[in-house]
Amino acid sequence: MKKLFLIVACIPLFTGVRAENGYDLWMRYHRIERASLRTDSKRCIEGVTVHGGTATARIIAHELTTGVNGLLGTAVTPADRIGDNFIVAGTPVSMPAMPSSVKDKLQHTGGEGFVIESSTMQGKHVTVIAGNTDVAVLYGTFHYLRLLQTARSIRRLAIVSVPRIDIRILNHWDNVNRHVERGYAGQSIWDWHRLPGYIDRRYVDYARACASVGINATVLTNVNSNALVMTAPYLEKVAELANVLRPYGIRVFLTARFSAPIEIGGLKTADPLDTLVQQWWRTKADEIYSHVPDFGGFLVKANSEGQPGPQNYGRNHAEGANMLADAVSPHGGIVMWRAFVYSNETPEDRVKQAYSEFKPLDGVFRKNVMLQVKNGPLDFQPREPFSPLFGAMPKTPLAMEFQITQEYLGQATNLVYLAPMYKEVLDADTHAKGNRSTVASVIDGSLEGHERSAMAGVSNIGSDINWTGHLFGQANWYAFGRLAWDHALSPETIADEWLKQTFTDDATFLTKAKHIMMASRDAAVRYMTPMGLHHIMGTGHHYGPAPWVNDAGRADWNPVYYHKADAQGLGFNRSSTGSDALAQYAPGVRARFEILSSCPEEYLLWFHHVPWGYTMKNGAAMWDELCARYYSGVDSVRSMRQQWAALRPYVDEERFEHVTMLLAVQEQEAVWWRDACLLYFQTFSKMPIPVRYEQPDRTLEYYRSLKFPYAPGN
Ligand code: BDP
Repeated sequence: MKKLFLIVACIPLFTGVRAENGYDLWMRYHRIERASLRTDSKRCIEGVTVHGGTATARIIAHELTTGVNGLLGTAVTPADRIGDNFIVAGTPVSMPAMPSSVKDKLQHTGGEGFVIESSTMQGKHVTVIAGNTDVAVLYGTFHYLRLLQTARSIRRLAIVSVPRIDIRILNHWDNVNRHVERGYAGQSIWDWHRLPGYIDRRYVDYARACASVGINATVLTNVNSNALVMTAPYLEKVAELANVLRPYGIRVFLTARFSAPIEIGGLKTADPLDTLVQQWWRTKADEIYSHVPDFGGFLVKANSEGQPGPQNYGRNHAEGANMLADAVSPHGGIVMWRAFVYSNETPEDRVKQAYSEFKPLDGVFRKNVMLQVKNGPLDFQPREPFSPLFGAMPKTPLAMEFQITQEYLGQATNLVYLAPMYKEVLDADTHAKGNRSTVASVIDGSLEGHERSAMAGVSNIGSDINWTGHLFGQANWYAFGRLAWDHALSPETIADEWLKQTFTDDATFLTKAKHIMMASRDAAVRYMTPMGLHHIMGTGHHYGPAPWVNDAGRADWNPVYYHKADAQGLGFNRSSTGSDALAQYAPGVRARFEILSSCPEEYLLWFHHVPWGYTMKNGAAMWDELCARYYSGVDSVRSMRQQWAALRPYVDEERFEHVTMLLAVQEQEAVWWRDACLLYFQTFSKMPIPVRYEQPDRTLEYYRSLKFPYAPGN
């Protein structure tokens, strides 16, 4: 007894805020701080009645009561009758007494949208949470809890919410050996070895978190795929995962290795036009569906970075995709075929290759094929213009692929809130059909009237206790889900929601923390790749700067290929006098970027080779402006550190220290990026780093000598 007392007494009490490790994500359900709000909310929640007997209905009842009791400090249990000030949840079938006003609204909410309405039912004042399916009711439930968590009044509610995108899907780049490609948060959460017998509690919490933001699908395996996952023993494991995820509305997809018929099927070829190969895939699809009846389909990386594909047999991407589409179509499955391809042989500007490859195939894909396109034409760089494929393939439904894991944005040591980046792309105008044909309108299907729509996010989730390595990485998972549900939401609103649920709704805290988040992506761009620079990171692991690399396996893996620094200037000329990548965009877009003097400066070096002495809009020489931006990026991180330091009173010790230490690392890394890049580019510009700045205290040779053989995620 004495011993126990001693141990407890030794735990430092720095803030009086309960220590947390981040595992609970944004679903902590801690008691609402403001007593008045709590009392007010309690009056509206005297009981909970959830209609329906399905697994999803049980989850709703559990989540709702746990959430409400945690937030309000009550002890409500699910009831089977209704009373005044009850929350009643159900579908028109499970809850026939639903008010007609709610029923009417459900005519327009499809299978996933929900209605939350303060109303009267059987003579009682109630709050109705309704949807046409149990999963829709679950989404409504999470939304209702979010209102409570974000300190909103729940007194008079009239909410109708319908997702703008159908398939809101995470792409796990997780290997069956649990290594996560480009993962910075530990191992894969999928414990393949212990499946199917052992169901880790994490699977349930993963499903809860995804469902809470409307994510309804997941690709379990890496795009650089292993055919093993399609063998019988692994399909049993996949089936168990699907069973856990299903009641949360999450459908499972797998990556299909194109050469699987050879590797696990014993065939001599994987030629998509070979009838034996076609038959093999049909049988394989039947087998998968016998394990997972609601299997979503395949995600495929083919003929890209060494992966096998139809071109190995002289066939094109559509022939490959259509063969797989035919195999899953009897079961209602789809194929998400990735457009991230660039050829080994073609010397063409790499950013042009996906368009050249796929644009001619518009209209040739089966109805159940979607083309999954990365947000930019290159590869998830801190800032890229949108991919020219958006708006260029009207007959093909295009899915957006965002990266949530921060492969090129500081990995898990940097706080970089990605919603502003996602939004920048979604709001970009493709000019495909006159003005305001945004990328968002292409991918939500509204521009061309496509039935199917999808947004994919490459997951940042791993086995770390806080799921994402950096606590603020959770905000990117959250933001991805929220934007996939409703791309009209602003990054500020999403940050505000996430912060309130993850920390506190204290106004001072929110203002400062939101400021840190909102400034973070632009800061990262400035200390890594300002003014349109791209692909100048370390080879292989992609950790830190290495603009000097010129000996990678192929020309377009080399940073020098992209920045083209020489005695004259810096940047890649993609105008009509250069690679003419701009020709792939609609005239309105092209006009915006084509002329050096009017090109927005954040894309300058992406589209132009610019003389070192070129006069920027503010009158500075290009070299001086480059220095200014690199230095201001570091300054921003310093200011983020200071702002965070002032937030100590609002955050528990454990999470506060976690973020504090990582921000210190981020500052060091920002200085590293700045100094290494400027010292290197200076060997071409031959111009000084203006004396008003702190001068690099290391040499270029030092930076060039750094090696990271065990950097994670590689
Ligand atoms: C690159 C990653 C690589 C992925 C590839 C892809 O470095 O690990 O396999 O993207 O998206 O950015 O296929």
